[in-house]
Amino acid sequence: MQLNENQSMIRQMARDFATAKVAPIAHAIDRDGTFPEATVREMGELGFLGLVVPEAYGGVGADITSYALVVEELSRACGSHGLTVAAHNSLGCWPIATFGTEEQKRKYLPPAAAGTSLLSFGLTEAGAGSDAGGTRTTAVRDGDHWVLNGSKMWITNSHYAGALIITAKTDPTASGSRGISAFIVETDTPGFTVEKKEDKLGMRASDTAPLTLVDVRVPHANLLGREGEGFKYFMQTLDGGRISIAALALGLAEGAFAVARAYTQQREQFGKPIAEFQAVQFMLADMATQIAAARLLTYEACRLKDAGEEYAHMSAMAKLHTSETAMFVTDRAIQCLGGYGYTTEYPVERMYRDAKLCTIGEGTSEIQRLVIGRYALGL
Ligand code: COS
Repeated sequence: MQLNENQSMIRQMARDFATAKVAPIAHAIDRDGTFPEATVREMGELGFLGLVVPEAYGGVGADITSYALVVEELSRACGSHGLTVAAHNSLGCWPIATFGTEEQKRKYLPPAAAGTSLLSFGLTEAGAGSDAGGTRTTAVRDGDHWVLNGSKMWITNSHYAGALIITAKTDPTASGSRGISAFIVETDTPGFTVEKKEDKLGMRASDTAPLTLVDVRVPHANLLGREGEGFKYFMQTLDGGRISIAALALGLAEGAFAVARAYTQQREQFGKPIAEFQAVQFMLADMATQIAAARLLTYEACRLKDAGEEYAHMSAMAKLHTSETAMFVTDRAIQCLGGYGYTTEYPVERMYRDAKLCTIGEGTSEIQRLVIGRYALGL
């Protein structure tokens, strides 16, 4: 892919940062499940937390391609860093920048872009996962406020967020996906609790927690967009978010491939490097081919979004193919490394665990197939 000067510069900046600051801590933060506050602060200073925020609100105003390049480069070193940046930009900043009022943008975007206050997105509930319209959290109007009650789960960045976008049913008589609205809820609002961090298989340094809302009073001014239109807003938000999960998975696959490639060239068995055996070469060939296809899909989705063209089907294809590729490549990378790949001495086992999230978060592989199937059939 031909990058322009800005895109090349941003990619180099992200690559240098990932190599110097992220790679050295990736193992320890995964082992301990520690959110990397110091590097997140530095990413704020570098502009990585304001990539999709317009310059007028303190952001970088980068195109989606540049944003994906940053997520990809960070994820080559550490999936948790990639996920933290992706969730904050795509699920927190983007909906406010796109659907927010001038007042909301001025209030929430500058600290988010600077990284002093992360943003987060509270959509999923115990009964509303793939069926995102099954939202049970309610919001009832009370004068110039809304009163929210309910609970959310699997919410990324929530312990470090200054505000979250919370979806809630505002019209109990409306069926399915209708009658849902979105609110910007500040995390210090009475009645709002971020519960204990989840202990996860992978992405262990990314912050994931359930939320509880008990009579949380939110000013009407914090309604995001129009009342009752929440489902469409978060469907659009996820269309964009899926590009960044594709970029994340791409980075993980590339990172694992690089380790496998280097290892097989130096590991000797039967008197020669194992990369000289065709069985190993074929594994590397399959990995490289899947990665190349994943990269083309991911950057085609970016190109369509940057060009203002319809891109939802392409972001679903990119996410589906790239996350499945990340599973394939990280699995093959472990195979190339044999016993070493199965230990924490090498990062491929961490990448394998991190990659699994990409087939689940922001819509499972099955949901992507559903979106692509509807597109293919013109439904
Ligand atoms: N952009 C804009 N509008 C959209 C849309 C999109 N991508 N997808 C659907 N809509 C609109 C439809 O046009 C429809 O509008 P009308 O009511 O005016 O006709 C409305 O939203 C309902 O759409 P639909 O009937 O297709 O909704 P479904 O309940 O069938 O759900 C799926 C569709 C399954 C695709 C959706 O629920 C989904 O993506 N689920 C996965 C959610 C997810 O990714 N969760 C993980 C979150 S991790 S942050």
